[in-house]
Amino acid sequence: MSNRTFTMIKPDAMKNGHAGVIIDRFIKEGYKIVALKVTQLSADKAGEFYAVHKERPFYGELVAFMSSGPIVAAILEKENAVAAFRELIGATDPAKAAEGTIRKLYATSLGENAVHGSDSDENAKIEGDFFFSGLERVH
Ligand code: DAT
Ligand code: MG
Repeated sequence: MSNRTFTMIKPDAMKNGHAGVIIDRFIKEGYKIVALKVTQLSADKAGEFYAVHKERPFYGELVAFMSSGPIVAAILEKENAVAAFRELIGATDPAKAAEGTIRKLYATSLGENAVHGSDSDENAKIEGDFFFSGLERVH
């Protein structure tokens, strides 16, 4: 089991001024920041990141949203990071997310749900490598 996960603070949370409180929550929940940056995805790069959803009806909307403004990308470290972090962010649909979770507190809608969290150790590695070079992270 790996101890790292990858996250993004999505354009809705950035626009709504929640980036600071969300990063603060990561730290308060015991995650060590291994890599962190503000960036913006092109539509091509957003499409590549979410390629697994290419056939889904919401793919076009998802790619447009994720490339619509700045994001924060980060690699976080904690024991059992992937599963623990999915619990911290809550269900994909904020209306179904548990009280106190990041999506319950800060998400706009199902499609614009404030944060990303990797769904497996393998994807955490792939996604972290998608955004960060070796020099941009702690060893
Ligand atoms: P998660 O981000 O919880 O891993 P996912 O991988 O199933 O969820 O989907 C990726 C993103 O796509 C999700 O965060 C928001 C968007 N999305 C998922 N299902 C959707 C739907 N039914 N309608 C609109 N957007 C959706
Ligand atoms: Mg997912």
